[in-house]
Amino acid sequence: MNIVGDTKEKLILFGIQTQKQTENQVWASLDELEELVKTAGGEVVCKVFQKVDRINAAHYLGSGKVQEIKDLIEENEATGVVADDELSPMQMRNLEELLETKVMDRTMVILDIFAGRARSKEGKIQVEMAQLRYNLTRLTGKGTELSRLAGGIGTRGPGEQKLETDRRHIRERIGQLKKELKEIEKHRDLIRERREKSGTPVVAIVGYTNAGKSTLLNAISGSDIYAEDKLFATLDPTTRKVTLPAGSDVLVTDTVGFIRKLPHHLVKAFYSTLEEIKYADIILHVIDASSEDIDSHQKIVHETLTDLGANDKPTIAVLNKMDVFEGDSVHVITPVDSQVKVSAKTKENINELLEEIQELLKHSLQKMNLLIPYEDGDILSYIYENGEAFTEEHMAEGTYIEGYIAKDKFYMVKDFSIKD
Ligand SMILES: Nc1nc2c(ncn2[C@@H]2O[C@H](COP(=O)(O)OP(=O)(O)OP(=O)(O)O)[C@@H](O)[C@H]2O)c(=O)[nH]1
Ligand SMILES: [Mg+2]
Repeated sequence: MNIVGDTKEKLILFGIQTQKQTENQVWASLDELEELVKTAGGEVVCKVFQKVDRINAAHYLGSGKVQEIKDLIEENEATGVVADDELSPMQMRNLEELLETKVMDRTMVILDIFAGRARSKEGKIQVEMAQLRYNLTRLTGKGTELSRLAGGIGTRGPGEQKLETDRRHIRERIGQLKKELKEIEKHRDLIRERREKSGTPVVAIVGYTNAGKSTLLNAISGSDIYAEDKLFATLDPTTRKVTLPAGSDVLVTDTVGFIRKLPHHLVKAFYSTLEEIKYADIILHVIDASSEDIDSHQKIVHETLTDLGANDKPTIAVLNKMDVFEGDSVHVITPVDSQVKVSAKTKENINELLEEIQELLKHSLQKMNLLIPYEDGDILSYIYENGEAFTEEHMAEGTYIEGYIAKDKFYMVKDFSIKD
């Protein structure tokens, strides 16, 4: 990881409170930044924020606060500072000059964690692309941004000509990575197509980071996926087959967690992974019911789903960590079709959740093109009872049926599918 070297960095975190935010919201965000910094391997020595009317375009903070932070750096022997928002290249440069220390922002920390976590080829490419895009916008002038890229801090920035070559290199690398991603996406499309034909419904688990998504997938599939009390434990989507109580199968996919102020470079880079959510039949929105910050978590997940164009999918709110929940009731503040209280850890109520998935799937339809031999008359009756046939022709080999059937019933007739 590049933000923290061999010795643990001692960092000061700072944020701002605009008129739209309450003090509690600012603290929640700073506490989360602390978690992120710890996950990246750093140590937090103190956290401060400033109340402002609007963000200072040149320094992010007002000059009084900058001086206060400078004193804090000396007092605590801090090795750097981290802003709780993405800083503009100018803000970063100016702050570095004024504070005479390493200045980082929330985006850099998240990118750093992602870089250390990506396992699959696709994940690695996506992270590198996000980092390059972030760095590209920071290659704007003299100053220290470029030396940050090169790794050594304190050396002066290069001249314009060198900058131009560096920019070109980055663009070329982005172009190359895009091509590689396209290939992987093609493969993914193929798999998706095959999956759609097979009619196996897809369930996507989404939620705020650390809500318990991976633990839930383990609980319902009996598998052993990496879950940890750390932010962004999961980067690469994992899919498992799960059999519902009535006997039909679904594919359940675990996804990367969402977080407030998720850098748009990352959303963009991870779009192909997150796209899986768009093709899901049902969304399980896992909510950590024991979190104090439950409302804003739900809101952020809903906003991110809206950005992805997946906010109108059939959704079940999975209120998780009920084993440690101490309140009276949990408020679900985003639109959902139903809600189930569970504990992924103790597996309490997991069966109810599976029943609920089954229930929702009844409303999602699968197209069928079938040829049913005359001796399988019972299958035909099954279709009349459970589906809708809009074309029915009697051929030499059997009855040809075209129509729709509920996804959770399709498995009964799937063996009679023919190509359209
Ligand atoms: N007490 C309790 N802890 C839980 C429960 N479910 C998950 N956890 C814990 O919460 C932490 C995060 O769980 P994960 O399953 O890794 O969460 P995630 O949503 O996949 O997190 P990311 O992949 O980092 O976004 C772990 O320490 C789990 O053991 C639960 O029902 N009860
Ligand atoms: Mg996870």
